[in-house]
Amino acid sequence: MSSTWHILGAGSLGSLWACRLAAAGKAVRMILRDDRRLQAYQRAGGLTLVEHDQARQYAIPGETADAPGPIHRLLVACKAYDAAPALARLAPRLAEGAELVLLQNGLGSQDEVADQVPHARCIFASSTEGAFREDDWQVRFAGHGFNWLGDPANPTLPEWFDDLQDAGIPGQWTVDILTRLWRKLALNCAINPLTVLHECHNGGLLEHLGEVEALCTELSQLLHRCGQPEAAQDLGEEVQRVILATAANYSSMYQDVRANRRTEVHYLLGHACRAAARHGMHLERLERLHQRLVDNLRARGLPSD
Ligand code: NAD
Ligand code: KPL
Repeated sequence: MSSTWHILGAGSLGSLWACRLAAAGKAVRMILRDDRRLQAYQRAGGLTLVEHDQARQYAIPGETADAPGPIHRLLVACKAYDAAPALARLAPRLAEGAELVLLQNGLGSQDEVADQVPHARCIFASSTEGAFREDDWQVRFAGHGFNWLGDPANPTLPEWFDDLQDAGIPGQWTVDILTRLWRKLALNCAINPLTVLHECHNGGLLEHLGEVEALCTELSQLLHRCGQPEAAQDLGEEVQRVILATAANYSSMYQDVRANRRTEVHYLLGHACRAAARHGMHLERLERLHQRLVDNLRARGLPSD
């Protein structure tokens, strides 16, 4: 089986992973959206990673989804709403037993992808690393974090797992990846929408702690009903800790909205509300928050799904 890492999505996290793997001497190939983007990428000469104010360019080869040749190992590094359509295009190239690492935040997109590629193994990831695009093909590593990886259907460690350590990508294999993803989803649901509605940085929520706490209570009930009691443990306390630790930062959803970008609401608060409805739960605060957020996004001319 080929050991090449194909990376779908030359955005923030995709470029961060690609550059670190390439720096460690791993074979990496970027999959670009179309011929126009591929030509622009080739003209630029590859990806540039800026770390500690030092920029370094990596001449990683690129291709489009239509290139020939099988894919054995794929890092899916696009936004949650792009993942399944992108995989529908790539599915014919996936070798039998291909392994996919899904970097998407939230929940729901992983199952949408798995439906497109029943012949592949889907490994879910939950990342707290931070990176942002400074320019086309140039990404700044914004801060240290961690990556949890796991496969809810198969606890076996993938044979390539040491590549991450070789590349300095902090990560650990976990059999509880769904708990990690639910916990992060709950944190994001308690913080991100309110920062959009109150137009504030995370620390601004210290003036709305009653609202935050009430949401945490409902989110905890939901997590218990979804069979995720561990993800519910001390949720309110952790949310307050995160608000304090990131007080000066703007949440990722707030940043998306301010930059007029589509948000991943469908896979965060939307997923929570759909899960509650499936369980016949009426979570008034969560539903009202979702409706307010949808109205707010529509008023800004942004997609609300
Ligand atoms: P991004 O928008 O910077 O990058 C996504 C890239 O995917 C874009 O370059 C886009 O053009 C590309 N893309 C979309 N569809 C494609 C297709 N069909 N073919 C080829 N390329 C395609 O996004 P990001 O910030 O890297 O986020 C990716 C995921 O990681 C999101 O779910 C996000 O929530 C999560 N995440 C990001 C960070 C971060 O710091 N950026 C941290 C934790 C989690
Ligand atoms: O993950 C986050 C985000 O902004 O997406 C934090 C900082 C935890 C806020 O929810």
